[in-house]
Amino acid sequence: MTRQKVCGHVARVRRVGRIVFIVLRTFEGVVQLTAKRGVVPDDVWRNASNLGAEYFICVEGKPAERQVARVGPEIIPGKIEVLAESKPTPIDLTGKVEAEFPTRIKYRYLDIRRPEVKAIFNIRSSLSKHTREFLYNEGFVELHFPIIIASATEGGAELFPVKYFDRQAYLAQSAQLYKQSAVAAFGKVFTIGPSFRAEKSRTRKHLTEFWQIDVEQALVSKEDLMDLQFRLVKHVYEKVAEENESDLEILGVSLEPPKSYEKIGYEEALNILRRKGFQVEWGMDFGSDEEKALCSEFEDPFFITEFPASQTAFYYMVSREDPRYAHRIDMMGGGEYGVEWSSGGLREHDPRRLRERMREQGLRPESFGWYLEMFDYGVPPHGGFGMGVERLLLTMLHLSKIHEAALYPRTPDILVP
Ligand code: AMO
Repeated sequence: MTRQKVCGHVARVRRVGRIVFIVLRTFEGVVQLTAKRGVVPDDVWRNASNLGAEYFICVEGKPAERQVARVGPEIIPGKIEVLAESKPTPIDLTGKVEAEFPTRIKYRYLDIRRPEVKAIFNIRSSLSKHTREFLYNEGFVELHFPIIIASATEGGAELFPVKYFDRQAYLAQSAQLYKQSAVAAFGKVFTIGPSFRAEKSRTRKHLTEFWQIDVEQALVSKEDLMDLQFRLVKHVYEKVAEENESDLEILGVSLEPPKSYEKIGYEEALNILRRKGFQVEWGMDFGSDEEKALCSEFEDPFFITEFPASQTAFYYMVSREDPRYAHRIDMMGGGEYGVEWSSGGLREHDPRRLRERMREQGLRPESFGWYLEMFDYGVPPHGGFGMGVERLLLTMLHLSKIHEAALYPRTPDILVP
């Protein structure tokens, strides 16, 4: 039988009489090494007996004739080489003893070796790949926008300041203003990039650093935007279900791609909440409790359309028919794990109205110099959306909190590692 070479971390070593069983976590999966005294060379047996958890080893051997191991393919080692030793780990990586979340984060570089954590990030990788694939097929151009910027895009209070030589700069809250500028040149643009919000929110769905799938398109309608987002999410769900079967199995998630979507107006959302006993008034935005209650009413994703203008950022277009409303659309994941996945809508491209909206919201038009000037130069009507990558994963993978979807989560309390 052909000799094989496998490398990986020792997950477990168990000695039963003359046999040493080693579970090896390779980068791709799990294999079992079975070293029986008298069957494998003496030095291999000795080496096998002395291995510790998280040693990184390379093994040459042949597949066992009778594959009895339940963890994965079984190999009889002919040579074991230790490439890196390990001290006893401060957290258990076998899944037997679950460490508290702060401890897991303290040792995140070890935590991410656990198969159930790796599965989340294999799926996150698929999500990026298939989002790109979908948007490229739809004719979108992928661009990269600045992260260090000079002014607020989503309201002034949530900015992380950065010292930029002798000037004040900020970390981007979103790619909003830049994606709007690019749409006039390219027609259909997107980016997948980080956003930073200095919000002291300690909830299951807030991070201070998160990633958005930011999309913007010229000459688009609200219907087009909802349809595009639904097809994007459906494509990602379908591809993940197809290509990440073993990851989903590790996580115990059976992924059902959404079949259809519903849309409700803001007023209808208020009525649902009132029926559920919430005291809600016209003009309010929905908090976490309201959001949870709304999501539990739907199985599939749904959209809430037409929000009060006072609750929408200045760049959204206010309805010409009824200026109490703005053309903002939020996409929500349905069900128990549902949250707001995206915000988006049609944008204001009339600089005069934009200035008014900024003033209404207490912003100084002077600090949006280039952005406002841009609209004097033939920017076509356009719209788009920003979808939170971690939020989508939260719902898709039934995660207990958003932090699980970030390799190294950033919150008001977590900055290290
Ligand atoms: P918004 O601020 O609603 O809109 O953000 C868009 C989406 O990003 C995700 N998100 C977050 N995820 C984790 N932690 C946070 N603190 C957080 N804040 C937002 C959510 C949300 O729906 N420029 C607009 C988008 C647009 O109109 O194109 C924007 O940033 O999933």
